[in-house]
Amino acid sequence: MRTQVAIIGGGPSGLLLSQLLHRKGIDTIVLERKTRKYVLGRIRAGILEVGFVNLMREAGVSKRMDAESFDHDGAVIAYGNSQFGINFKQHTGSHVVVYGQTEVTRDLYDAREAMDGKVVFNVQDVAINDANNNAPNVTYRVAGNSQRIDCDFIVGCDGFHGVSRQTIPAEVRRDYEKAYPFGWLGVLSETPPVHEELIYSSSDRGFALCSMRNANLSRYYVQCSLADSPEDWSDHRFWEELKRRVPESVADGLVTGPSIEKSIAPLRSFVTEPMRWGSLFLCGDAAHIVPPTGAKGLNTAASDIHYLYQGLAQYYRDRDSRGLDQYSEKALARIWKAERFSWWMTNLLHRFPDQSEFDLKMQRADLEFLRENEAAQTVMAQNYVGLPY
Ligand code: RFL
Ligand code: PHB
Repeated sequence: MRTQVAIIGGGPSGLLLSQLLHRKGIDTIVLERKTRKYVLGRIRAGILEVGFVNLMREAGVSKRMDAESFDHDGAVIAYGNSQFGINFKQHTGSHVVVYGQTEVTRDLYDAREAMDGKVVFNVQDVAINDANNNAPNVTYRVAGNSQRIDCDFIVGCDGFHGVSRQTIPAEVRRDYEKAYPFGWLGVLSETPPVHEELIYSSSDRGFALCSMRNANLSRYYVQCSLADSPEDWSDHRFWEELKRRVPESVADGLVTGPSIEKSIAPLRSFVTEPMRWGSLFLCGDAAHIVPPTGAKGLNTAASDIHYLYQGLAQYYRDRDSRGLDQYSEKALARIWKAERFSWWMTNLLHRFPDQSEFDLKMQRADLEFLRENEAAQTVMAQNYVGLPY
């Protein structure tokens, strides 16, 4: 088989790139290790930057999103019984969009299907070959048969645990990593959200987040131990803990109900450099991870896709490889800033096991400064709505 761009990973990054390239007449094949149902069963991001939304529009897949998503002009920061709002609109003129990653991915799968896009599910043993010479190809097995795709370029969109990053030799690659000593326990419930905006809450018992998908679907998180498993957390225990971590006025308004999904995610900051090796390009979680506190994971994937899409379109249109040559540098420049913001938000709002009294005072001073200082709020709002591409 032959294609122009072989894409490994059928998550949001791989599908969005495939869809954008298709509309420029560039041929792709997407290889996904799991089934469509499995990919759509993962509950992840909920907040999209306008930059991401615009890419979905450019890809021609925004119809349902434009009809069903919600714009949020601000968010609430709480600590103890205090709370204050950060008004994104006032500080930046922009907003964020509430539309779940599950829905984004479903829309992209539907669009790929409608255009007869090639997505191969249940692939095994994907291997990237000859990425650093002139005959790049990908081999894999599906339903017991060995297959090979020859191509011009290979894009690794296969997430943090994929094969693409590992293909770049250790002497070329440099990984930067910080693991946090806690996770997030997330619960999805068919209940009305406790507040119209997201609430990021710091408490003596640890962090909590009140988020949502729509008027009758709420998403809540509590910081938890890495040793915990979802089975340790009955719904009752979860709701009681959440109530203790948000201001009383919020707890009083919380509508609880049975969870329809419950999962734990570890928190990590990670970046690999460079994001290109020969004909292989890395995008999204395959190249970088942020702790979810800044809602940046999917949004950093989107800026990678933007730069790579522009670079590939320029290459196929004009045989000009400048965009591709600048890809890694451009993508990383934006990613490191999102890494910084996500790290800062995580440090600001969580309880760390080794935190001293001094550290707690610093955290408190940081929160109070943010509460009182317009310039600090502007900086926070600019980062939250997303830095320019
Ligand atoms: P994905 O979504 O991990 O998709 C990678 C795909 O590649 C497949 N794959 C392979 N396929 C073929 N061969 C192999 N060898 C393969 N290995 C893996 C996998 O099956 C999978 O389908 O990466 P992608 O596309 O780069 O997308 C990244 C996003 O999923 C991620 O950054 C976000 O979910 C992060 N995130 C958030 N991002 C935001 O922008 N806003 C948020 O509000 C937000 N909240 C979150 C989040 C992530 C969370 N968790 C669970 C980590 C909240 C949470 C709790
Ligand atoms: C979510 O709704 O899943 C969500 C929202 C904001 C975050 C992280 C996750 O920072």
